[in-house]
Amino acid sequence: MATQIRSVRAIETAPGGINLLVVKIETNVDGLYGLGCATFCYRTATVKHLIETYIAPLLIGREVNRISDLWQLMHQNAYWRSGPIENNAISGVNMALWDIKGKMAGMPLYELFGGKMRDGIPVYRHADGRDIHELIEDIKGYQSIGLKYIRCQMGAYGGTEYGTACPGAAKNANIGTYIDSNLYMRNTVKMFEELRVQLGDEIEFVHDVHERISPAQAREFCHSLDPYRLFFLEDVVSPENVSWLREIHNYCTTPLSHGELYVNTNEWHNAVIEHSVDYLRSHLSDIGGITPALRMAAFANQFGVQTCWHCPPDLSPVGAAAIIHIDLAIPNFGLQEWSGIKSYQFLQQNKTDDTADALYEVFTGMPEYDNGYVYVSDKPGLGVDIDEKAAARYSCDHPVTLWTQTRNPDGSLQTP
Ligand code: GCO
Ligand code: MG
Repeated sequence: MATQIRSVRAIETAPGGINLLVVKIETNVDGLYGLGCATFCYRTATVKHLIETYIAPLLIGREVNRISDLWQLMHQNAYWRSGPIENNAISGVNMALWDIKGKMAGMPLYELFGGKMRDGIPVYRHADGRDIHELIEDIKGYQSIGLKYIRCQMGAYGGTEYGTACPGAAKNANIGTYIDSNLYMRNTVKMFEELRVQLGDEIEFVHDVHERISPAQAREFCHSLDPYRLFFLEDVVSPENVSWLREIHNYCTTPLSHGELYVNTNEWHNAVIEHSVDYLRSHLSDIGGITPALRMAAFANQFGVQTCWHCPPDLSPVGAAAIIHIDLAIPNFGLQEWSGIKSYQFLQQNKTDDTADALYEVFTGMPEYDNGYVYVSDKPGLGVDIDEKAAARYSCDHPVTLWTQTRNPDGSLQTP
């Protein structure tokens, strides 16, 4: 008898204070189950409702083997398709089915994807500081645990604390998180000039613009950073302005990475074909899981475009493991982000607060960091497990999201 889906459940948990959503698919074979990441941290309750109300009834009784067929079935089931809510639900199921496939084959997923093309995954971490001295201290801290690639920002993505006054803002301007794009750009160029003077040419820098400047500003900004030889500059425009990438890419020598906000293949097709992006940075669960990520990577490989998947604190260890299994097996791996709440390798090194312990209490088998590289377990499937009782101890809140209420000094909204 074929192995079938018996139940599809969505587990909400927030062990590090950030909402995570993990799908668990149980089968008609005792003890055989799979886990997948469906984490859209600002909408976990909605994705959970979608999974339990619409996706589970669609899937119960179907064969676990048919991963590609079930991906397409879910993708087109509601007729309107391609968006973060539906894609996250599909991702949770898709990763869980791959996890089951690996367990049935008795192999870690990277073996099913063609086997290892590299033995460790080079990663970067986020260094930050209120001023250049704090930033350099943070950078040196990461260098001391072996990191060679480091993202540098001063004050996260810029901007004031939500609700605090913004110097020079228009009278009676709306409450929000204010950013002065010109000031951010001037400070960032000065930052990298100083970092190169103080830290030399060996270290590899990345920087995340986080789409907070206009495309015209981005063209000049990227060019002004050319002398500092960044490994890449990230999200210089929003997905709505992806058509600008070609002009910007031709105007600067700084490699560009883009795509953590992608939810539709049409957002990246042309950018890859035209080589106006150098690294694709999609968030695996926002594009629908492992199946679309493998397809995206294979397509990009034809055009010399590499990967650097999004791996923030709002991705579960299940999703992080899926990323590393793919990174191990594809030819056009570029670099891997490994950020987040004292993220997994940081916990490995410095488990100093209850965030660390909570994450390890809920999830086992997480990818491990060692001296600049991340490694996954060789257990069959994704290699990660979840303790549902522990997960239930870290319930999710669903507050209004504040940090994305970003505004310009004149009070107008700006994409975060
Ligand atoms: C990154 C991302 C994150 C996002 C976060 C949103 O490059 O890691 O930009 O920092 O802001 O994932 O929830
Ligand atoms: Mg980013």
